[in-house]
Amino acid sequence: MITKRMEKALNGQINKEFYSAYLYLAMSAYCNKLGMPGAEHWFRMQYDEEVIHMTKMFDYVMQHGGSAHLMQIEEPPKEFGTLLEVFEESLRHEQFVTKSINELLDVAVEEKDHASQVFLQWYITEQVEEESNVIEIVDRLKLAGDNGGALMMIDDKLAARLPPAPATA
Ligand code: OFO
Repeated sequence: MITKRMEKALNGQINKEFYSAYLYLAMSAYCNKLGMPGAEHWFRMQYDEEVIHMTKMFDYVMQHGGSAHLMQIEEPPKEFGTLLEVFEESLRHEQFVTKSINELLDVAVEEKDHASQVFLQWYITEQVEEESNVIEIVDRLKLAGDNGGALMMIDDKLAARLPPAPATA
């Protein structure tokens, strides 16, 4: 059974994961406008991944005797600048989420909630991967600069992103 404080903190994170999904769907739509179908697809896959993050936490709260509270989701921006700026914004967002997951683990430790500590390890590992994936893309986009051919090659590579594997409980 999770404590009320843990329940509140997890519900806050569920909302952030929902916002992440919303943000990446907005970025996908923006990349469509930019004429970058690979990036559009990449962010669509990232949206799917965030839905998995959200659902996994939503299920956990209820499986452990808590109540899932769905709160209002903030509206994401509509404009993100260049393709490099879209991915830089994505990296900033992931760094924000990493900080939030770390704070959540701090709450689990303070509450002596061992089950939540184990559960949150999955998110800690996931965030390392999320950040490193985006850093790699940002680095490539910086190297490409405004070279149209190089940007098209990066976009083709982004188009090859596979759908996320479903999360296991
Ligand atoms: Fe849920 O990891 Fe990205 O935000």
